Amino acid sequence: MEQYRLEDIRNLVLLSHSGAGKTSLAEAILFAAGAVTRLGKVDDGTTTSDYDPDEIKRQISISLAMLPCEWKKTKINLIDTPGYSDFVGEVKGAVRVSEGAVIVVCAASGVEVGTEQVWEYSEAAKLPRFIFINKMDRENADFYKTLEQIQSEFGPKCLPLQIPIGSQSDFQGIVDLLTMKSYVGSPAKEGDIPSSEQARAESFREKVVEAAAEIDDSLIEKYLGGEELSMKELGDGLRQATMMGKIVPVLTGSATKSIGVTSLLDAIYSYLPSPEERDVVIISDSNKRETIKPSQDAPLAALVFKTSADPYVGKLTYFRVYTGAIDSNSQVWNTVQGAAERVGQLFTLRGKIQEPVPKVGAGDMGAVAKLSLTGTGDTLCNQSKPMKLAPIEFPAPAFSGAVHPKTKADLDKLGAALTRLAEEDPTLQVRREADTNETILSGIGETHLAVAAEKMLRKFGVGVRLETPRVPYKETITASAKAEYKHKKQTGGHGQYGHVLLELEPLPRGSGLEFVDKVVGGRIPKNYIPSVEKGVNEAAQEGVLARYPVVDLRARVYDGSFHPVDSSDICFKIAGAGALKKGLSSGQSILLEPIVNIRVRVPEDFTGDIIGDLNTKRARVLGMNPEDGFNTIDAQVPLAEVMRYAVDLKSITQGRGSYSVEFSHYEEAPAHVAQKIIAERQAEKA
Ligand SMILES: Nc1nc2c(ncn2[C@@H]2O[C@H](COP(=O)(O)OP(=O)(O)O)[C@@H](O)[C@H]2O)c(=O)[nH]1
Ligand SMILES: [Mg+2]
Repeated sequence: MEQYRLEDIRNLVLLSHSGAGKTSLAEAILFAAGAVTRLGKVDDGTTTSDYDPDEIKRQISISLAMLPCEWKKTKINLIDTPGYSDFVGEVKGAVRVSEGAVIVVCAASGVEVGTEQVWEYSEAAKLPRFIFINKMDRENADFYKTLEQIQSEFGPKCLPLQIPIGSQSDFQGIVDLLTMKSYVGSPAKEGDIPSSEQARAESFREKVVEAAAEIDDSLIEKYLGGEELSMKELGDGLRQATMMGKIVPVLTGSATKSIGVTSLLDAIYSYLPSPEERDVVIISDSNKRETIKPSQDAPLAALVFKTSADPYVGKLTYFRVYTGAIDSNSQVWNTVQGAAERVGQLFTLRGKIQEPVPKVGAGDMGAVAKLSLTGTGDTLCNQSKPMKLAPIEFPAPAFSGAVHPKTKADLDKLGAALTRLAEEDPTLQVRREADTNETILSGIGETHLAVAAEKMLRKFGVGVRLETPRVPYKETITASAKAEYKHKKQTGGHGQYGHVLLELEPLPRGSGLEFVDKVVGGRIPKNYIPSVEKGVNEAAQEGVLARYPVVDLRARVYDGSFHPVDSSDICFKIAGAGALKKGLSSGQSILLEPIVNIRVRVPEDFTGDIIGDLNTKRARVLGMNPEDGFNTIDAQVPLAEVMRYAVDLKSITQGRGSYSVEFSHYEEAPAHVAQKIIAERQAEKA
């Protein structure tokens, strides 16, 4: 494939609520542009974009897919994204490397939760965008009702450049409000506007002309003077207004009937920006955000926006070049890792199809296999001119599951598989919870983790069960106590003897377990003290209330005795452990529960419901911060109450909220809570 000039590239992300038709639209675009010879269908599992077996099975997109095509000598790098909110990580990566967006809205369902969400992402990224009202052929499709809803949600700047001809089973094509021609059927036949649509077309055209003229003083003068704007003036005004976000053009059609698709391609070509028109954000040496101009004749700067793990081809790294070019079989410098990386054969990807290329230039995107140390978000550049591109901001994983391997063989492969998965998906995290001895996988939501588990089986042959993680409760004492334990046994010849006196004293929260040796006069010989400490530490792993680890106390060994022949390390370990257990029993043990800081972000209307729900969860609300129609609520809440908060939040807000949690501290569990936990642990043991 040839190298394209910056102005001859469009990097474009497709966004929507799940099921609005992005993947179908992408397929129709590829077909219209001649990049595929056969129109695939989501329902048959034959689209270029959803090639992954998990995607075919669920009939939803899970990963972003690169879908390049060429239209009017311009390379369009289309990126299809998953609409399902659990896979927001993929969406963030795709938005970061695009200059424009097409937000797909279903003509029957209208604006949905996911539509609002992707609108917000593209606002935050200041992406010039279109809205494509899709599924005009469907029952209940209603262009004007959907348009009204779009304008009331996102503002009157959402202006149609087209109106439909017919609707639902009678949907035939579109009227283009700039050319004032009709485009009917597939492939589209140009013709006159049907007389029934003439008046409506004229009135909608007027709004577009006015908005396009407003962008430029000379144009508005001409317009207000009653002069007709030329097609070129109109196009330029519209392009500029779209670029500045003053207009969001609304287009329409049907992806599965391939209607309106070539008009959409023309509009992408005409009105959405090329890489040349967007500054590149870099992080300076002093850690500030700065901008530079995109350029082909400059040292290399490329951003890695996705990494996929495949057991057969290995790691595949997707990158976007901002300046300079990257060559096959070369060496690059990874600024984030601070190391050189060998680059083998470069590819462009279309779905799963890899096409080798010698070089990927500025503005364009590509992929490379088997990089050794590069991860998502890293910058690749020349060692002589190191640069750091602004990273991708991924949401922090907040929903956790405990991963239990199904068999011994699964256990052996578990660690490696989890590492590969987390490498592939920056919104997944793996850690070992020492307190509960569980492997914890955290992600965005339930489906996200379920898909991760399926991937583990399919890609790495590791079978796992996901369960709600155990809460790492702890125990401590509230009163000082003294305890004595003598381990003495006479078994035939050689006996056993160890004797320890301990004093236990409660310490403030967060102090952990302290061991102090106060033995004087060699009542316990120095060489046995470490064994006493070992015994105390081991016994502290299981408290006397509910077998949770004991913390926040000082154990002082102050006396004891020994036997010159029968004493040994093991005997003093047993004595130390025994003394601790006795001391705990008389030290008025209590149960401690972990408290987390939770930050919930929801549209303002949900504030009352969120607070109400948090109150039932024993939370302390610390503060609220309303801004731009959203409210950020900070609270402290017992971890046990928010183990499945992703699910609760989704049902309260229909998916409009997000949250994060971080560990704060331990607190005494209220009596009724403690009783329940203790009873559960007893039942478990029985
Ligand atoms: N009638 C009709 N159905 C469509 C159209 N576009 C997509 N669909 C169907 O809507 C469903 C979801 O489409 P898909 O492309 O997977 O949506 P995505 O989740 O946004 O990628 C599939 O069953 C498609 O066949 C359309 O223009 N008309
Ligand atoms: Mg899809």
